[in-house]
Amino acid sequence: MAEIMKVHGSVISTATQRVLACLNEKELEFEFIPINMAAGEHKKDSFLAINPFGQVPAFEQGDLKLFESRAITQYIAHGHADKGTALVIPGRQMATLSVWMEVEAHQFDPVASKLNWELIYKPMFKIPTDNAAVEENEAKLAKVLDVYESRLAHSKYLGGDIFTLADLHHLPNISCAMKTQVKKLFDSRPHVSAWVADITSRPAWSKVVAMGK
Ligand SMILES: N[C@@H](CCC(=O)N[C@@H](CS)C(=O)NCC(=O)O)C(=O)O
Repeated sequence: MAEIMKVHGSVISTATQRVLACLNEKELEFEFIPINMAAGEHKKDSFLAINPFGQVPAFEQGDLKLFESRAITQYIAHGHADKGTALVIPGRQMATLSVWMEVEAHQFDPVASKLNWELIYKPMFKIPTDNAAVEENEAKLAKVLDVYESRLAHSKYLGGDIFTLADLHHLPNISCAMKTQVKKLFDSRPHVSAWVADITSRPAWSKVVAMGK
């Protein structure tokens, strides 16, 4: 029998949520080990032994230790092809899916994370928002979403015809952004808006949202 998968993380961490969404889509059992970030548990030796960068999430299965949420989701999806939602596509179409996973990591995430930091997390920690940074990153995100609007006009999902990791990786940052003024950038683009409504209403994602309440 396969060893139990363990996720060390925080339910308010977007990177942790990415891994939890993947496990739920795959309908897999796992153990969630909450890390108290306010108490600095992610900087303690026991955690650094799994992720030397001191960031959540970290993942263990037997003697396999992983970090980086997108690497963890790919390990889970490729290793459980027969379970739950496919999330990856074998063969040639995997290349297109990989392109959009890279787009999420390098074009979307840096600006969306910065906006969520300024508009959600800073107010949560009582740190003043940098309005100039918000304006600058809203302009950057608008340009990224213009590309998404063209892509989604021709393809139901980013990686192709089915929901995959390329879409799933966006869920945590999009869900945060939809609670802020940045929502207007998604709502004003019809194909992006329909895609957001579709992917955020997935039961696997609702389970992650419920964990944070
Ligand atoms: N690229 C990493 C990012 C991980 C990350 O930034 N985690 C945040 C929480 S969402 C964290 O641990 N921040 C605390 C810190 O950097 O000290 C991943 O996708 O796993």
